[in-house]
Amino acid sequence: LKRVADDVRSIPEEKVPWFPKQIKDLDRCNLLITKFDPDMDQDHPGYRDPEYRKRRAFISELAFRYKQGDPLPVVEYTEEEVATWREVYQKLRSIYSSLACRQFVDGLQQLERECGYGEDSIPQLREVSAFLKEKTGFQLRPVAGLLSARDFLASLAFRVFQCTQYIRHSSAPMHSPEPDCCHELLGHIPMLTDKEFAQFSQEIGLASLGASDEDIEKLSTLYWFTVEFGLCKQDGTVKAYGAGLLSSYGELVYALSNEPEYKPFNPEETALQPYQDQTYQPVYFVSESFEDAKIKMRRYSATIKRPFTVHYNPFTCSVEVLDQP
Ligand code: HBI
Ligand code: FE
Repeated sequence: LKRVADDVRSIPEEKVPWFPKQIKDLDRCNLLITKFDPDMDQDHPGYRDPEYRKRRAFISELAFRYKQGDPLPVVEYTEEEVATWREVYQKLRSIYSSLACRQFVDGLQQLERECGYGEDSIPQLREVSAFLKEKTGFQLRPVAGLLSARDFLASLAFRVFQCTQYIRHSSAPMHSPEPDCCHELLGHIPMLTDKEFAQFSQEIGLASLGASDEDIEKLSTLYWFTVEFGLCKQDGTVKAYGAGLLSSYGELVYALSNEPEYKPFNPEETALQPYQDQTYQPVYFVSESFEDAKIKMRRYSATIKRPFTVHYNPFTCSVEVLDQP
Protein backbone atom coordinates (compact mmCIF):
# COMPACT_ATOMS: atom_id res chain seq x y z
CA LEU A 1 0.00 0.00 0.00
CA LYS A 2 1.23 3.46 -0.85
CA ARG A 3 1.01 6.12 1.78
CA VAL A 4 0.86 9.83 1.00
CA ALA A 5 3.71 11.61 2.75
CA ASP A 6 2.96 15.16 3.86
CA ASP A 7 6.51 16.21 3.46
CA VAL A 8 9.35 14.35 1.79
CA ARG A 9 11.70 15.58 4.52
CA SER A 10 10.10 12.95 6.74
CA ILE A 11 11.61 10.26 4.52
CA PRO A 12 14.71 8.93 6.25
CA GLU A 13 18.36 8.96 5.14
CA GLU A 14 18.43 10.76 1.79
CA LYS A 15 18.45 14.56 1.73
CA VAL A 16 15.87 15.59 -0.80
CA PRO A 17 16.15 19.12 -2.23
CA TRP A 18 13.04 21.26 -1.73
CA PHE A 19 10.63 21.22 -4.65
CA PRO A 20 7.27 22.80 -5.44
CA LYS A 21 4.19 20.72 -4.57
CA GLN A 22 1.54 23.22 -5.62
CA ILE A 23 1.42 25.56 -8.55
CA LYS A 24 1.58 28.49 -6.10
CA ASP A 25 5.00 27.25 -4.95
CA LEU A 26 6.39 28.29 -8.36
CA ASP A 27 6.62 31.80 -6.88
CA ARG A 28 9.70 30.42 -5.09
CA CYS A 29 11.25 28.93 -8.24
CA ASN A 30 12.97 32.12 -9.30
CA LEU A 31 16.73 31.57 -9.24
CA LEU A 32 18.18 33.50 -12.19
CA ILE A 33 21.46 32.71 -13.93
CA THR A 34 23.07 35.96 -15.05
CA LYS A 35 25.79 34.70 -17.36
CA PHE A 36 24.21 36.08 -20.55
CA ASP A 37 22.59 39.13 -18.95
CA PRO A 38 23.25 42.49 -20.72
CA ASP A 39 24.27 44.06 -17.37
CA MET A 40 26.88 41.36 -16.65
CA ASP A 41 28.12 40.01 -19.98
CA GLN A 42 30.45 42.34 -21.90
CA ASP A 43 29.84 40.37 -25.09
CA HIS A 44 26.06 40.93 -24.96
CA PRO A 45 25.07 43.14 -27.91
CA GLY A 46 23.12 45.36 -25.47
CA TYR A 47 25.97 45.78 -22.96
CA ARG A 48 26.95 49.21 -24.30
CA ASP A 49 23.38 50.40 -24.93
CA PRO A 50 22.03 52.12 -21.78
CA GLU A 51 18.56 52.55 -23.34
CA TYR A 52 18.33 48.82 -23.99
CA ARG A 53 19.44 48.00 -20.46
CA LYS A 54 16.89 50.40 -19.00
CA ARG A 55 14.16 48.76 -21.04
CA ARG A 56 15.29 45.33 -19.89
CA ALA A 57 15.23 46.47 -16.25
CA PHE A 58 11.66 47.72 -16.69
CA ILE A 59 10.43 44.44 -18.21
CA SER A 60 12.36 42.40 -15.59
CA GLU A 61 10.57 44.27 -12.84
CA LEU A 62 7.20 43.08 -14.20
CA ALA A 63 8.41 39.48 -13.90
CA PHE A 64 9.90 39.96 -10.41
CA ARG A 65 6.60 41.32 -9.11
CA TYR A 66 4.48 38.56 -10.68
CA LYS A 67 2.74 36.09 -8.39
CA GLN A 68 1.00 32.89 -9.55
CA GLY A 69 -2.58 33.71 -10.54
CA ASP A 70 -1.95 37.39 -11.32
CA PRO A 71 -3.03 38.50 -14.78
CA LEU A 72 0.00 38.31 -17.07
CA PRO A 73 1.67 41.69 -17.65
CA VAL A 74 1.03 43.41 -20.97
CA VAL A 75 4.02 45.15 -22.54
CA GLU A 76 3.59 47.96 -25.04
CA TYR A 77 6.39 47.26 -27.46
CA THR A 78 8.19 50.12 -29.18
CA GLU A 79 8.49 50.49 -32.94
CA GLU A 80 12.12 49.42 -32.77
CA GLU A 81 11.19 46.26 -30.86
CA VAL A 82 8.44 45.39 -33.34
CA ALA A 83 10.89 45.98 -36.21
CA THR A 84 13.25 43.40 -34.67
CA TRP A 85 10.37 40.96 -34.26
CA ARG A 86 9.31 41.51 -37.88
CA GLU A 87 12.79 40.80 -39.16
CA VAL A 88 13.04 37.59 -37.16
CA TYR A 89 9.51 36.49 -38.08
CA GLN A 90 9.84 37.05 -41.82
CA LYS A 91 13.20 35.38 -42.08
CA LEU A 92 12.21 32.30 -40.09
CA ARG A 93 8.68 31.99 -41.48
CA SER A 94 10.13 31.54 -44.96
CA ILE A 95 12.00 28.35 -44.06
CA TYR A 96 9.63 26.67 -41.59
CA SER A 97 7.60 24.83 -44.21
CA SER A 98 10.67 22.95 -45.41
CA LEU A 99 12.68 22.57 -42.18
CA ALA A 100 10.25 22.46 -39.22
CA CYS A 101 8.33 19.37 -38.14
CA ARG A 102 4.64 19.00 -38.92
CA GLN A 103 3.47 19.67 -35.35
CA PHE A 104 5.32 22.98 -35.31
CA VAL A 105 3.96 24.19 -38.63
CA ASP A 106 0.40 23.19 -37.62
CA GLY A 107 0.76 24.95 -34.26
CA LEU A 108 2.08 28.12 -35.82
CA GLN A 109 -0.76 28.18 -38.35
CA GLN A 110 -3.28 27.91 -35.53
CA LEU A 111 -1.58 30.73 -33.65
CA GLU A 112 -1.68 32.88 -36.77
CA ARG A 113 -5.36 32.17 -37.33
CA GLU A 114 -6.60 32.28 -33.76
CA CYS A 115 -4.10 34.12 -31.61
CA GLY A 116 -2.96 37.17 -33.54
CA TYR A 117 0.46 35.79 -34.54
CA GLY A 118 2.05 37.66 -37.43
CA GLU A 119 4.93 39.91 -38.37
CA ASP A 120 3.19 43.17 -37.43
CA SER A 121 3.04 42.80 -33.67
CA ILE A 122 4.66 40.89 -30.85
CA PRO A 123 2.03 38.56 -29.34
CA GLN A 124 1.15 39.27 -25.69
CA LEU A 125 1.83 36.49 -23.17
CA ARG A 126 -1.65 36.97 -21.72
CA GLU A 127 -3.37 36.06 -24.96
CA VAL A 128 -0.97 33.26 -25.83
CA SER A 129 -1.31 31.72 -22.36
CA ALA A 130 -5.12 31.65 -22.61
CA PHE A 131 -4.85 29.99 -26.01
CA LEU A 132 -2.39 27.32 -24.85
CA LYS A 133 -4.42 26.60 -21.73
CA GLU A 134 -7.33 25.54 -23.91
CA LYS A 135 -5.17 23.48 -26.27
CA THR A 136 -2.91 21.53 -23.95
CA GLY A 137 -3.36 22.92 -20.43
CA PHE A 138 -0.03 24.75 -20.57
CA GLN A 139 0.07 28.27 -19.17
CA LEU A 140 2.75 30.94 -19.20
CA ARG A 141 4.49 32.78 -16.43
CA PRO A 142 6.75 35.80 -16.96
CA VAL A 143 10.43 35.41 -16.05
CA ALA A 144 13.22 38.00 -16.07
CA GLY A 145 15.85 35.87 -17.81
CA LEU A 146 17.62 32.53 -17.81
CA LEU A 147 16.42 30.46 -14.84
CA SER A 148 18.34 27.75 -13.03
CA ALA A 149 17.71 24.37 -14.62
CA ARG A 150 16.09 23.06 -11.42
CA ASP A 151 13.55 25.89 -11.21
CA PHE A 152 12.89 25.91 -14.94
CA LEU A 153 12.27 22.17 -15.13
CA ALA A 154 10.13 22.17 -11.96
CA SER A 155 7.64 24.56 -13.55
CA LEU A 156 7.13 22.15 -16.46
CA ALA A 157 5.81 19.58 -13.97
CA PHE A 158 2.80 21.89 -13.51
CA ARG A 159 2.44 22.62 -17.22
CA VAL A 160 3.77 26.09 -16.59
CA PHE A 161 6.19 27.51 -19.12
CA GLN A 162 8.42 30.33 -17.89
CA CYS A 163 8.61 32.97 -20.60
CA THR A 164 10.86 35.97 -21.05
CA GLN A 165 9.06 39.07 -22.31
CA TYR A 166 11.91 41.31 -23.54
CA ILE A 167 13.29 41.12 -27.07
CA ARG A 168 16.88 40.64 -28.26
CA HIS A 169 19.01 43.64 -29.22
CA SER A 170 18.21 45.10 -32.64
CA SER A 171 21.84 44.76 -33.76
CA ALA A 172 21.73 40.93 -33.61
CA PRO A 173 18.30 39.69 -34.74
CA MET A 174 19.44 36.28 -36.02
CA HIS A 175 20.92 34.81 -32.86
CA SER A 176 20.61 35.34 -29.12
CA PRO A 177 22.58 33.37 -26.52
CA GLU A 178 19.87 34.04 -23.89
CA PRO A 179 16.17 33.34 -24.22
CA ASP A 180 14.01 36.26 -25.42
CA CYS A 181 10.41 36.60 -26.58
CA CYS A 182 11.32 35.55 -30.15
CA HIS A 183 12.76 32.34 -28.75
CA GLU A 184 9.73 31.66 -26.52
CA LEU A 185 6.97 32.76 -28.88
CA LEU A 186 8.39 31.38 -32.11
CA GLY A 187 10.51 28.50 -30.83
CA HIS A 188 8.56 27.04 -27.92
CA ILE A 189 4.92 28.09 -28.12
CA PRO A 190 3.94 26.40 -31.42
CA MET A 191 5.26 23.07 -30.08
CA LEU A 192 3.38 23.50 -26.80
CA THR A 193 0.08 23.49 -28.74
CA ASP A 194 0.75 19.80 -29.48
CA LYS A 195 -0.73 17.40 -26.90
CA GLU A 196 1.98 14.80 -27.16
CA PHE A 197 4.79 17.33 -26.93
CA ALA A 198 3.08 19.00 -23.95
CA GLN A 199 3.02 15.66 -22.17
CA PHE A 200 6.65 14.99 -23.04
CA SER A 201 7.57 18.36 -21.52
CA GLN A 202 5.59 17.79 -18.34
CA GLU A 203 7.14 14.36 -17.85
CA ILE A 204 10.67 15.83 -17.91
CA GLY A 205 9.45 18.31 -15.31
CA LEU A 206 7.99 15.62 -13.06
CA ALA A 207 11.19 13.58 -13.31
CA SER A 208 13.18 16.60 -12.09
CA LEU A 209 11.29 17.20 -8.84
CA GLY A 210 13.53 16.53 -5.86
CA ALA A 211 16.21 14.97 -8.09
CA SER A 212 19.91 15.18 -7.15
CA ASP A 213 22.08 17.89 -8.71
CA GLU A 214 23.69 15.23 -10.85
CA ASP A 215 20.34 14.02 -12.18
CA ILE A 216 19.19 17.61 -12.79
CA GLU A 217 22.31 18.11 -14.89
CA LYS A 218 21.47 15.04 -16.97
CA LEU A 219 17.81 16.00 -17.39
CA SER A 220 18.89 19.48 -18.35
CA THR A 221 21.19 18.04 -21.01
CA LEU A 222 18.35 15.84 -22.29
CA TYR A 223 16.08 18.86 -22.38
CA TRP A 224 18.77 20.71 -24.32
CA PHE A 225 19.12 18.05 -27.02
CA THR A 226 15.36 17.47 -27.37
CA VAL A 227 13.15 20.45 -26.50
CA GLU A 228 15.83 22.99 -27.47
CA PHE A 229 17.83 21.36 -30.28
CA GLY A 230 15.97 18.18 -31.18
CA LEU A 231 15.54 16.75 -34.66
CA CYS A 232 13.09 14.03 -35.64
CA LYS A 233 12.34 11.88 -38.64
CA GLN A 234 9.15 12.59 -40.51
CA ASP A 235 8.02 11.09 -43.81
CA GLY A 236 11.53 9.93 -44.61
CA THR A 237 13.32 13.23 -43.92
CA VAL A 238 14.76 14.88 -40.83
CA LYS A 239 12.96 17.95 -39.43
CA ALA A 240 13.56 20.30 -36.52
CA TYR A 241 11.39 20.40 -33.41
CA GLY A 242 13.82 22.09 -30.97
CA ALA A 243 13.00 25.68 -29.99
CA GLY A 244 16.63 26.81 -30.06
CA LEU A 245 16.68 25.86 -33.74
CA LEU A 246 13.23 27.16 -34.62
CA SER A 247 14.09 30.61 -33.24
CA SER A 248 17.52 30.96 -34.87
CA TYR A 249 17.64 31.30 -38.64
CA GLY A 250 21.35 30.61 -38.79
CA GLU A 251 21.35 27.51 -36.64
CA LEU A 252 18.16 26.06 -38.17
CA VAL A 253 19.73 26.07 -41.62
CA TYR A 254 23.02 24.75 -40.24
CA ALA A 255 21.41 21.96 -38.21
CA LEU A 256 19.80 20.45 -41.32
CA SER A 257 22.71 21.08 -43.70
CA ASN A 258 24.40 17.69 -43.20
CA GLU A 259 27.49 19.51 -41.95
CA PRO A 260 27.13 18.72 -38.23
CA GLU A 261 27.22 15.25 -36.74
CA TYR A 262 23.95 13.36 -36.20
CA LYS A 263 23.36 10.67 -33.59
CA PRO A 264 20.26 8.65 -32.77
CA PHE A 265 18.46 9.90 -29.67
CA ASN A 266 19.23 7.58 -26.80
CA PRO A 267 18.76 9.11 -23.32
CA GLU A 268 21.59 7.23 -21.59
CA GLU A 269 24.10 8.50 -24.14
CA THR A 270 22.51 11.87 -24.86
CA ALA A 271 22.43 12.79 -21.15
CA LEU A 272 26.25 12.70 -21.07
CA GLN A 273 26.93 14.72 -24.23
CA PRO A 274 28.61 18.09 -23.47
CA TYR A 275 26.71 20.99 -25.02
CA GLN A 276 27.40 24.41 -26.51
CA ASP A 277 25.49 27.43 -25.28
CA GLN A 278 27.59 30.10 -27.03
CA THR A 279 27.50 28.92 -30.61
CA TYR A 280 26.01 26.24 -32.90
CA GLN A 281 25.93 22.64 -31.67
CA PRO A 282 28.55 20.30 -33.16
CA VAL A 283 26.15 17.35 -32.74
CA TYR A 284 22.37 16.87 -32.91
CA PHE A 285 20.25 13.94 -31.79
CA VAL A 286 17.59 12.55 -34.08
CA SER A 287 14.57 10.66 -32.76
CA GLU A 288 12.41 8.31 -34.80
CA SER A 289 9.27 10.24 -33.76
CA PHE A 290 7.89 12.08 -30.71
CA GLU A 291 6.25 8.88 -29.61
CA ASP A 292 9.63 7.18 -29.66
CA ALA A 293 11.35 10.05 -27.81
CA LYS A 294 8.61 10.01 -25.18
CA ILE A 295 8.83 6.27 -24.57
CA LYS A 296 12.63 6.33 -24.34
CA MET A 297 12.56 9.35 -22.04
CA ARG A 298 9.95 7.72 -19.79
CA ARG A 299 12.09 4.60 -19.55
CA TYR A 300 15.10 6.74 -18.65
CA SER A 301 13.19 8.76 -16.04
CA ALA A 302 12.14 5.55 -14.32
CA THR A 303 15.83 4.79 -13.68
CA ILE A 304 16.43 8.04 -11.77
CA LYS A 305 16.77 7.14 -8.10
CA ARG A 306 14.47 9.03 -5.73
CA PRO A 307 13.20 7.78 -2.37
CA PHE A 308 9.62 8.63 -3.41
CA THR A 309 7.41 8.83 -6.46
CA VAL A 310 5.41 11.82 -7.64
CA HIS A 311 1.95 11.91 -9.10
CA TYR A 312 0.46 15.02 -10.70
CA ASN A 313 -3.14 15.70 -9.77
CA PRO A 314 -4.63 17.82 -12.56
CA PHE A 315 -7.75 18.66 -10.53
CA THR A 316 -5.80 20.45 -7.81
CA CYS A 317 -2.76 21.31 -10.00
CA SER A 318 -0.58 19.82 -7.31
CA VAL A 319 1.97 17.08 -6.96
CA GLU A 320 1.25 14.16 -4.64
CA VAL A 321 4.32 12.61 -3.11
CA LEU A 322 4.17 8.91 -2.42
CA ASP A 323 6.61 6.76 -0.52
CA GLN A 324 8.42 4.21 -2.62
CA PRO A 325 6.53 0.93 -2.07
N1 HBI B 1 15.31 29.68 -18.39
N2 HBI B 1 13.97 31.48 -18.88
C1 HBI B 1 14.49 30.29 -19.24
N3 HBI B 1 14.19 29.77 -20.45
C2 HBI B 1 14.69 28.57 -20.84
O1 HBI B 1 14.38 28.10 -21.97
C3 HBI B 1 15.55 27.88 -19.97
C4 HBI B 1 15.84 28.47 -18.73
N4 HBI B 1 16.68 27.84 -17.90
C5 HBI B 1 17.25 26.55 -18.19
C6 HBI B 1 16.85 26.02 -19.52
N5 HBI B 1 16.08 26.66 -20.30
C7 HBI B 1 17.31 24.72 -20.10
O2 HBI B 1 18.38 24.90 -21.00
C8 HBI B 1 17.69 23.58 -19.20
O3 HBI B 1 18.83 23.92 -18.44
C9 HBI B 1 16.57 23.09 -18.36
FE1 FE C 1 14.20 27.65 -24.51
